[in-house]
Amino acid sequence: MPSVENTAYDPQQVETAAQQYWDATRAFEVDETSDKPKYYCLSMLPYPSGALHMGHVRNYTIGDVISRYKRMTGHNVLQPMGWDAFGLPAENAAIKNNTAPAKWTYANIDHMRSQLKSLGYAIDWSREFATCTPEYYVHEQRMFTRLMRKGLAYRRNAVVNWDPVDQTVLANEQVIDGRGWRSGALVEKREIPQWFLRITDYAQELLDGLDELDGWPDSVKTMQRNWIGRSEGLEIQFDVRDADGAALDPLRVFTTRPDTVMGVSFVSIAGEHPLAQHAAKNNPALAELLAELKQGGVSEAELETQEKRGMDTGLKAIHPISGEQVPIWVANFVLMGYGTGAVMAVPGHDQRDFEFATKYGLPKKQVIALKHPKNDDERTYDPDRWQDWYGDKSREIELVNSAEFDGLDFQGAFEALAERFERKAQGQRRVNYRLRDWGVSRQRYWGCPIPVIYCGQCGAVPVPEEQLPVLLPEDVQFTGTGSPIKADPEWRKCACPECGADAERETDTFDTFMESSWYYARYTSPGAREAVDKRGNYWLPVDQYIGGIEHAILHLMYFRFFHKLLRDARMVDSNEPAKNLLCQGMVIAETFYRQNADGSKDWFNPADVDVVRDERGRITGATLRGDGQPVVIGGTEKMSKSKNNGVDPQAMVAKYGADTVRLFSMFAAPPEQSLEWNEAGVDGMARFLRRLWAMVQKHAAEGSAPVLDVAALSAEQKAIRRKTHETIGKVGDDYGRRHAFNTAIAAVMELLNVLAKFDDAGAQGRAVRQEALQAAVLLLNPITPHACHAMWQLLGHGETLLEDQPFPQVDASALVRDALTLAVQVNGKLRGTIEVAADAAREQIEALAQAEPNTAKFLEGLAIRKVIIVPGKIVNIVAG
Ligand code: ANZ
Ligand code: ZN
Repeated sequence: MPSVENTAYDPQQVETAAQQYWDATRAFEVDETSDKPKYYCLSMLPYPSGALHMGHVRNYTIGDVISRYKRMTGHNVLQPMGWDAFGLPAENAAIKNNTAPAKWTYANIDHMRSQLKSLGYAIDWSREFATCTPEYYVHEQRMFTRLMRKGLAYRRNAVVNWDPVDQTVLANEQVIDGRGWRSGALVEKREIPQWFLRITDYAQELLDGLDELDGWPDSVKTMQRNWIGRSEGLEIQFDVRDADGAALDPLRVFTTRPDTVMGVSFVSIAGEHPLAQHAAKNNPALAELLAELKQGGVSEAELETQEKRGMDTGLKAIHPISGEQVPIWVANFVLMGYGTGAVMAVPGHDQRDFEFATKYGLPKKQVIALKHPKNDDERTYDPDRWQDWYGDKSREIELVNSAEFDGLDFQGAFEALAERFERKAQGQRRVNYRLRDWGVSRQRYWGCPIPVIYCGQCGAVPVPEEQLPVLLPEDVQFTGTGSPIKADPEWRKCACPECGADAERETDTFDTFMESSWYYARYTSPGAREAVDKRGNYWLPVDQYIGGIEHAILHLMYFRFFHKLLRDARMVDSNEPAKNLLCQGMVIAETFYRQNADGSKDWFNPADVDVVRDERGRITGATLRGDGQPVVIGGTEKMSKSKNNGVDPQAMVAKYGADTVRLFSMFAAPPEQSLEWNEAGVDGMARFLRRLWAMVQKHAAEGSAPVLDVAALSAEQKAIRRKTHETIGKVGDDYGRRHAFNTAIAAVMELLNVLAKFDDAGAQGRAVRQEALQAAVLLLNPITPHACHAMWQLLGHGETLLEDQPFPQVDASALVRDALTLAVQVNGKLRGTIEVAADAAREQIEALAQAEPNTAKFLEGLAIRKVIIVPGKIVNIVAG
């Protein structure tokens, strides 16, 4: 315990003492027996890359501030932590350092755990786990086998990147300019069987659920909506003839624009479409094109931007209304995986069809016009410009050149055509989603083994539950050419669980998004025999989830999907996993470099650079400390290895203490915005803490403060109390409602500035100061808990857990001002000020204002027409 005599603030000593106290008293271990309302505060779990970075510190400090604040306001708070421990970097590191991925991962976890502990987070460490342990992944394997039995997990062929030299499948990020990152070999596309989860069965629910999520940022909900990509349209059937006029199987197209059906001048199909394959059989040029199309990229972005290519198949489609024959073309922008893999082409009104038709000289036809054209220009159809007016959704349109549908608007045409096609069995209404089923197979070693056995007789059989987990061997030689479990025939060999014949295990592992999709639920139920037990319903849904915006789409989609799977397995009751979501901004820092002769750049860490700043704090010059020579100032960027502008949290904690690092990360920016790391700012925070400490110290040295007697206070003492309680009100609101931690800190700073000028050493003066300092310590506790733990003791209390002290409450009576100062204006011009009692009546205020000497002078000879009083501020006398 810090003694009153020891005046200097020593962060290391204070932080060790507080952390020891929290550990010894198991202060942050929680269970479900509390009578307080529960609050589950969850930060996204880190990947154990080797060391914490500032992004982690920011994320976990935000979570910690909210957790401690919630505990102080009477909640039973769960704040857990774990490790997202499978994944590719461990394999890369294993190759580089010649260690097993497991060993590297566990060592990193140990190191990063001690780093996290040095930051003093109020974590229930008894719930910690690493997702690479069998105790964790056994549940994932069990869930998967159950999904297989329900038909929600299935196997089909899908394309992967194949490195022919390393004989391995590459992740997308391992393909650089079309070549393998290690071998430099040209990457090939290969189709291999892979496992998928049927997330598309939940597409509508995942979309509708977003409406419930009031506590999620709109930007994230929009990204999720777009990713799900719901489209309402029609599926329309076209009869097909070959070049000799013989009928083939009809073709179906999906369109969201049936109103343009009379503008169809050809039909486009994907290269993989069965009709394309059929036509290629006796058309070598077409066969060659189809083979080439297979090589190309598969991402949607690539498809959007690539040059349009295609070829006439020679087949004809019969227009379902006009009966006209239109050609069927293969087109490289048609995706086999979306809709039906076939598109009715309307080059008069669709951008891609327009480009395609222009390139190949296919006809374009106008079938849509503006209902109320403003001028001749708008009356004349120009296929180059149709989108200018058609794209504007506020303009009414009508169908033209469309026979009996002429004059209908979009909705009218949609309904009329849907009705007609349905009646004639030529089509039906259809909803499509852009969302694809989730491919969960990875051909990597360091992941959770997919629990499937292949039998020559029985096919793919889920591993029986009593045989789980399928263990991943950890003690392996990892060379980078292929996965150790794929290379090990002993590991693969097993008996078929159904017929007992010799069989083989699946050697693929799960996408690591699997582990991070349900970890939040596991935290609630440590040791449970199933993934979650009934403790899950006590803690879930998560009250506050905090993490990076880079997870706005995939992780958060899978996380929501898994919650629905858990619900449908009757493991949890709620529909959504997290009520509130906060996406913290990036941590950025200045960059410095020198350009080499070959154009490459050497980047220097800000810690090794001396800077000169102007009076506005902007950097105007920079030199490398090593040689004193200038370096180029590269501007602020997200902290990254590539720009060498990362600031090591560990070094900052060692230099300033955890509280200062925490304080700066919360003070420098609101949580959603970018935070620029600069050491001058960190220094400022350290000074502030030292000042507060000294103030507390000095106050405590004067002996214990007498009891506050509110009735006996002077005006000045009352003013201090008012400031104290105004601050309490502001900070509570900033923490609880606005998550504006920066302004909360600023408010406490302001209180201390006022307090610094208050040197009343009398009994009530000291009592008022005691109240103010106690409030400041409790208000700052969520942010700088170690220093506050010590200062609370300096203020005369025993060592205790501040999280169990109630958060300071506003005393409304302290806010009342006895006397108010009002400005007095005559015809809007300031002429003087008056002091009035806070409860003064209107007549009294008017009389005082007119009597104010300077005001009286200006009123001379004038008649008073009206007096306007802005309560607490201004009296304006209108006279003339
Ligand atoms: C005719 C038409 C006319 C279309 C027009 C658009 C504009 P969303 O909203 O994304 O669902 N389409 C359908 N299946 C496709 C596939 N497999 N690959 C590429 N494009 C495909 O888009 C639906 C529209 O995208 C459909 O409506 C179809 O073109 C095209 F003025 O049909 B449309
Ligand atoms: Zn079998």
